[in-house]
Amino acid sequence: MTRKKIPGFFRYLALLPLLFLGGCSSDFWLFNPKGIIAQTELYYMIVDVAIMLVIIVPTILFTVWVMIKYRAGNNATHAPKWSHSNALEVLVWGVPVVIVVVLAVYSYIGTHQVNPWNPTIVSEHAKYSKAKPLEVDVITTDWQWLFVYPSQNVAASNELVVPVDRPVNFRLTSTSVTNNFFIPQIVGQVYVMPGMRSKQSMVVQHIGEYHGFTAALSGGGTSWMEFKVKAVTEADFNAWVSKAQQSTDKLTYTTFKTFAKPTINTGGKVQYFTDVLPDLFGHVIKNVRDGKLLYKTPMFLTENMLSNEFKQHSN
Ligand SMILES: [Cu+2]
Repeated sequence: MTRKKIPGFFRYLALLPLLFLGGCSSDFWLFNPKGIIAQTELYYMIVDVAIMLVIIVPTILFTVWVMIKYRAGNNATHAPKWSHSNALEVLVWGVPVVIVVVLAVYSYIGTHQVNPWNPTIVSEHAKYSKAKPLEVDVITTDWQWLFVYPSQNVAASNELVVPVDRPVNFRLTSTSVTNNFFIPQIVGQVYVMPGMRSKQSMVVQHIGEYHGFTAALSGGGTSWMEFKVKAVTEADFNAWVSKAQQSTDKLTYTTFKTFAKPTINTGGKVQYFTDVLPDLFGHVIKNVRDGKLLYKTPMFLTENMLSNEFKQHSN
């Protein structure tokens, strides 16, 4: 076949492999996991797709075969009295039943492995690595992230620093509306709700910087509600903690209430706090439940992003 005979559109098919090679770069986050939860989720996604292809591919091939065999002019056998075939019955009922059973078993195992309340894949890892899990409390506001490290007595806004290969256990809550804690390359999303507590755990396996955000729309500032996830060595983590401990900003309940005021994080500003109020997390949940942590969102914050008032209230 000469080059000219290939229709224009099909020539682009040659570029298709590039799309898959792209999976090696960081642009396709879900296909490029860097933590054991995201890796497990990708594994089960591939398994599920492969299992379902066991039905889809033969069905497509069979449809094509029927179309060719029974096309006009092929003189295929005409059987007007035909009404039953045991082989066909077994095929059309048996295969789906087997596939549903296999999918069910895989889903059962998989959901327990990545279940945010007790991911068995993380507890298995903790058993072998013997690294003490790091506890982090996540508090979302409109529209910022606060990460509290109770044992280290520090907190950081819009930046999550964790050691690699060490399990991290999160407790999460929100001050005003439902958000979503999502780091595509590390861990799947989990809801963060006001007055409630959710949990999540993760292990990052590769040193690097990742992208976290809320996957739920929560008003005008959602687009900027992002945070950087920095996975570092244990030594770098300790150095970061010491640096944060030198911050002059103390996290009392009063400073927290100021922090939690509606603020759009357009500048991605990172702030460190020390002297964190013990059980700030519990305080926040209680106050939200009692209706004592209410803020009015000023209209200008969601009206005009070019106004001076907007600039004053964004960091
Ligand atoms: Cu939704």
